[in-house]
Amino acid sequence: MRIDIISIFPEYFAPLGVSLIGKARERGTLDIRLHQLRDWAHDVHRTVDDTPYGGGPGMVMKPDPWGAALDDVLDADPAARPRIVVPTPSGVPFTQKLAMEYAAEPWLLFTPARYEGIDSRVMAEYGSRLRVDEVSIGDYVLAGGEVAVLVMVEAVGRLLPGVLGNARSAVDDSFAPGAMENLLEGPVYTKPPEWRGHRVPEILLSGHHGKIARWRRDEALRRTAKNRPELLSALPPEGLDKHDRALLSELAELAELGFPVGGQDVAD
Ligand code: 6GU
Repeated sequence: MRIDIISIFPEYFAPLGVSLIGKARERGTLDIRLHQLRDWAHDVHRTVDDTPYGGGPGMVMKPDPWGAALDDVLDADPAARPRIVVPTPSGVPFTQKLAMEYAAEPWLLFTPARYEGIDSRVMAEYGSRLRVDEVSIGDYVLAGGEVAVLVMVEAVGRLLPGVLGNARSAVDDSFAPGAMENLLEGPVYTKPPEWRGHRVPEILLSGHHGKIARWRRDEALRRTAKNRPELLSALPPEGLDKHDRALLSELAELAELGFPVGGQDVAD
């Protein structure tokens, strides 16, 4: 997969040289190209922002440098067309589903902005010829889109074939389609079996694969009820077995009685 990133802070993307994503780049699975937006700003100060029409606080990114940068990056490979991703807190939510969609694209182009964002005519112009998504990574405001791009590139990159050591890791993700869709993963443990007086749940040491799978599912349901109860109402009923439904009604009852759902933190 090819990924282009146009930013006034290309140095922000140094972490993409590290760990899984860094290795994927070395292997050629990921071809990430960084561009300095100011290279397309031609006044002496290499200005990329200006005051907003209509007034208001902050500055808006000028359309000209973005247009020139995008044209050059697009024209370098006229046979192909990237999907353009514009990070903005006003965008559609970035989800595992969107990450999977992006992982199937041959070419992504990210345009992280600073200030109050990019002049909207840029998105209108390229949106008439290419797929342009305005995407948010959550309900909070960052100082710029760079960190959001790091988040999205990592979420997409780990889904590419061969990037994760263990192919099942991505299959079992909390938000991946399948039996665990919209369920949070439960707690995990490794050696030693006892640490500072805390024992690993005995079932995990038992070797009973069926019982372990059931226990893990119970813990996933408990944790989801406690941390993300709104996800439970989105679970498809046909994805729940008798045992799931019994546990969920027990958890719902506890919640209605004012007990914390999830069992472990009785002190909450
Ligand atoms: Cl994509 N950008 C900025 N600046 N803030 C955000 C965001 C993006 N997503 C959530 N907050």
